[in-house]
Amino acid sequence: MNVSLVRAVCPHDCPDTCALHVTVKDGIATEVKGDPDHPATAGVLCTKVSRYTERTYHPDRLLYPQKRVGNKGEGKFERISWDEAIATIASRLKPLVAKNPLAILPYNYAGTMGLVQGDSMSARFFHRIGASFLDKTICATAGATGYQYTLGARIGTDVEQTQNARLIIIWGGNPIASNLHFWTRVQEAKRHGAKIIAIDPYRSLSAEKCHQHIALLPGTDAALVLGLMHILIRDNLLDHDYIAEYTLGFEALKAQVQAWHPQRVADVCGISVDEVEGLARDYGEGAQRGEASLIRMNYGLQRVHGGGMAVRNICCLPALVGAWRHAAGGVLLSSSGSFVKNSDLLERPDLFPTGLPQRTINMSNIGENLLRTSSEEFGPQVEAIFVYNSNPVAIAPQSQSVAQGFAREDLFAVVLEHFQTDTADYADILLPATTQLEHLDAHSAYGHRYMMANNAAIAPLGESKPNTEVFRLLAQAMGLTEPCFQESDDMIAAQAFNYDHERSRHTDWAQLKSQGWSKLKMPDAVHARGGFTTPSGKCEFYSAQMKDDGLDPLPTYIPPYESVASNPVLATKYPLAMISPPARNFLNSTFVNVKSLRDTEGEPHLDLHPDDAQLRGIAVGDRVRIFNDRGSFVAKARVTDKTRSGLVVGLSIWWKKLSSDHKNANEVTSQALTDMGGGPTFYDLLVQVERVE
Ligand SMILES: Nc1nc2c(c(=O)[nH]1)N[C@H]1C(S)=C(S)[C@@H](COP(=O)(O)OP(=O)(O)OC[C@H]3O[C@@H](n4cnc5c(=O)[nH]c(N)nc54)[C@H](O)[C@@H]3O)O[C@H]1N2
Ligand SMILES: Nc1nc2c(c(=O)[nH]1)N[C@H]1C(S)=C(S)[C@@H](COP(=O)(O)OP(=O)(O)OC[C@H]3O[C@@H](n4cnc5c(=O)[nH]c(N)nc54)[C@H](O)[C@@H]3O)O[C@H]1N2
Ligand code: SF4
Ligand SMILES: [Mo]
Repeated sequence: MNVSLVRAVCPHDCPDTCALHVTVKDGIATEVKGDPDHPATAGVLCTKVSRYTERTYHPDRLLYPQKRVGNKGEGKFERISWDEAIATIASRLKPLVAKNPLAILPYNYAGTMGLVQGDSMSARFFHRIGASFLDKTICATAGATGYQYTLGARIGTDVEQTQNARLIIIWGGNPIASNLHFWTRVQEAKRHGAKIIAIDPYRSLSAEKCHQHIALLPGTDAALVLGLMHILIRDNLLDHDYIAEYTLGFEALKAQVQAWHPQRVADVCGISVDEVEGLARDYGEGAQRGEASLIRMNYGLQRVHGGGMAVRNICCLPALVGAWRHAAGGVLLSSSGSFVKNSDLLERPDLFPTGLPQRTINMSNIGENLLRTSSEEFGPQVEAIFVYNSNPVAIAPQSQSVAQGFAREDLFAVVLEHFQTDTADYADILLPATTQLEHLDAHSAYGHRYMMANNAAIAPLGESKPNTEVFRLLAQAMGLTEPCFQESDDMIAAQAFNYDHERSRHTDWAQLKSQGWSKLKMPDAVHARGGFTTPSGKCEFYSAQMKDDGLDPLPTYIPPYESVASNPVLATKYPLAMISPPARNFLNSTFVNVKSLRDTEGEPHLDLHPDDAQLRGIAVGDRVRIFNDRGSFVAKARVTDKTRSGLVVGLSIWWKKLSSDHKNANEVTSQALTDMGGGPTFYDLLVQVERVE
């Protein structure tokens, strides 16, 4: 028997970007394990990816190209050859390119985080033909924008310092589910005596294991921070030297937070004054004692109207108390800004035809955008969409609108996928993609500081092809002759990182491939002496850029679009707030079709507080309908005090077709966008719940 071990990388949209060891026996991948030597992975994988071979060799894998034979959305297809598939797509795109290429839209996200199978050959192709750009906002842009205004590039505290912190605030994150390797280090810090606090409206798996859980109302985090700043300033729990040297606008900030006295904050956030005062004391007094405090800010708090401002406000806290002075102190939102990538070489925006107009379409309200007709303001109607690395019919908000958009008879849709997802059902041409075990890639990360290489472990299953190869073939069929359309995956991967930069000079692509990973060379405490990449080079409490962009230049509070306090009229009809964070055993909508993982989650549930359940005559196990003006879906009730009264929680993201009513939580979410960054507001909505027979 021929046995080998292949170094690979977990491709999923998860901050941990684990290093994998894949065992291959006679060409079959038999086992996927965590690399024990990679410090960020430490030999451990989550349950989902430990089952990666179950997903790879799944009997439902798409293995050859197909064309639609039924109605859109029905999911009936017939096998065709690659030649026919590529020729059909080219023949449909060519007239659009001749007429107005802006009618063509790529739709892709982070099905794989790989720099090669993400935006390289595909981006070159869409740039070269002059297609619309996709604004990739579905996850992180609200917070990224708030962070950028305040601190600059997203680098943050090195996750490998976590265990050295004395206070860890887990803010809007559920690391047991979504950031496992950070959680392991939190446990180590806890054993060394650190205090762990969760700020989350829901008692998540992680929140219930913290010393303290502050269950504020969703979308009110920015107000809580204003209260913390008020108290830190009132009680002089400040690092005056750090403020003087490395921040901008302290006096204006001081005036701004004056009015945010603890009682007001407690009222807005639906928590007690003691909780506000206590948190400020823990944060400020710890810093005065010289202890490192770490805020791990995640994505849960960003999916509301004021999500960008909430992140901005939190970004001000470490500078006030001087937490950045410690390697283990500060804030970690994402480490993505640490990497020095050659995005322009990979994506080649320079190929966009000179003189042609450009247009950017937001992915977060794709339903609305597919339903728009041609107009002066919008430009041409979208007539062709090419979906890969994403499953918009399941994951995008206000699903009815998205499905309606994809159901348009006059829309030509190509879907490149591993499986026949909810989106694939709407394809005119459905193409089979390779998985991470079958193709090559280079990876950065957003939770640690390692450059990574993924080697192909096995041959492509069936007739599946890497995303890159599909766009190589399409480029050829469309007559695109630039040499960059002939580059191999290995040539592309070699260009992914800038090895001339001081952070990555110590390695190169050949070495990455053989060793699997290499850490960026940068200081442990990046902001110990400022070094913020804002216009002033300081942490900007006052941001002139924000003012230019029509925002309040100082930290403020932007209430949710839909909450009892902000929209009392709507709340008379729909009195319950709803959030739908990820279920532990799924990764967004990926893995929902893997039986062992779906069985662990059971079926779609709705968690509701005993008071809310009683009021509606709902008992544990009852089927309930969750609805508002946008739509409805059915779930099984769990009556629990994990959630607060007035808030219901539906862990997600289920495939619609694998739910009893062929719907999921995105039936009720809205297409309204965040205050900055054009992000989605998945956790900013009101619903009503009723028992169904
Ligand atoms: N197992 C698993 N892991 C994942 C994913 C997955 O689907 N499954 N998805 C990946 C992706 S793409 C992402 S973006 C991340 C997301 O993972 P996280 O960053 O952890 O974000 P969420 O899970 O959306 O929300 C985390 C917590 O925020 C809480 N929350 C909701 N609204 C608010 C609010 O207004 N304020 C505060 N303070 N908290 C709030 C939720 O109750 C939830 O417990 O995880 C990644 N990892
Ligand atoms: N209600 C609600 N909705 C949400 C969220 C929420 O918390 N609540 N979270 C939001 C967030 S944070 C995010 S990031 C989005 C995620 O939304 P998406 O980025 O769409 O993520 P997935 O649902 O995992 O779909 C990724 C798809 O890519 C495919 N894929 C993987 N690798 C490859 C490849 O190499 N080639 C090709 N062609 N395809 C591949 C997978 O099979 C999978 O079907 O969902 C958002 N939607
Ligand atoms: S999903 Fe996250 S924790 Fe799981 S293997 Fe991938 S990177 Fe690691
Ligand atoms: Mo995400």
